[in-house]
Amino acid sequence: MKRLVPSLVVLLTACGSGGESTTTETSATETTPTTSTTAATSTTATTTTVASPDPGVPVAVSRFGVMGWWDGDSWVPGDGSVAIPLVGGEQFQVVLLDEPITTTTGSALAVCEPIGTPIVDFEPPLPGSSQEPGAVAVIAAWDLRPHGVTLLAAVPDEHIDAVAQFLATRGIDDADPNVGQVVVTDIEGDGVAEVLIVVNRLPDDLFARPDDYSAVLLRKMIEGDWQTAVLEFSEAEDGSPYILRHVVSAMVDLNNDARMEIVIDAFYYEGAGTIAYEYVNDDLGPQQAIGGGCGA
Ligand SMILES: [Ca+2]
Ligand SMILES: [Ca+2]
Repeated sequence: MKRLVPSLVVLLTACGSGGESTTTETSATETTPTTSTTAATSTTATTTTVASPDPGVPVAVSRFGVMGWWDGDSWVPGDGSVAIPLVGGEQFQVVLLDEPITTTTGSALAVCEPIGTPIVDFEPPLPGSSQEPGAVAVIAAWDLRPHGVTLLAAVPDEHIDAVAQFLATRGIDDADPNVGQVVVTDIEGDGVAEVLIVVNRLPDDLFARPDDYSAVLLRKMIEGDWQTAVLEFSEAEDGSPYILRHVVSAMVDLNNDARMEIVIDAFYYEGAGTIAYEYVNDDLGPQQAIGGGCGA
């Protein structure tokens, strides 16, 4: 049982450290508009949203803890290693897959016991029940979901073989895999949709049986061909009950570059966590940006 805690900690640590290497060429331009308020009045009429007050540091929080934020240059982990700029009473936007974006008010920082990770309570609470997709809350004035999100009930034909090939490379024999989710969205708004596919074989109680697995794949058209990136994969190991159930919870632009990050929740039998991936470019692919979690 004890080994499970480090598993989540590793998950979250990798999340924070992995994000520091991910910067985008567009990020530098996003921090400068605050100094442009003295510009000619001709520019103000077209940007009513820019005129709203800066709500502050764009902290992102999931049901399972503070994830972190973009500081204008890089991702900052929300694990408390850097002081989290929340005092309570902040207004957050709430994003959950294709649901309408709502707002909520955050509490002062609280602590997930016993592992001590920072969490925030919300009024109204963030939607999402256990093992199901749930919302991400972000302090931001920009459009957090600049591109559409569509949920499908089945894997489109052109992706079925790729799923089977992936499972085969992992030694998994599952001719008709259970499809957890299919999410179609245009991450960077280039007019070509990407497809996120969740497949799994999982017990309801999340105590792993032999051959259980969970995977999240990203299918992206690159130079005319569909390519597969493995965002998450968990499989049963001999003698261990540990396995993760993954759900895609949100597509949300956490750093105001009009490219949406991919937010995935992962559940194990006594805890849960959230990871946001930034799709950096076609060479680097998706990189872990920020994340948080709460468990025993
Ligand atoms: Ca695209
Ligand atoms: Ca983004």
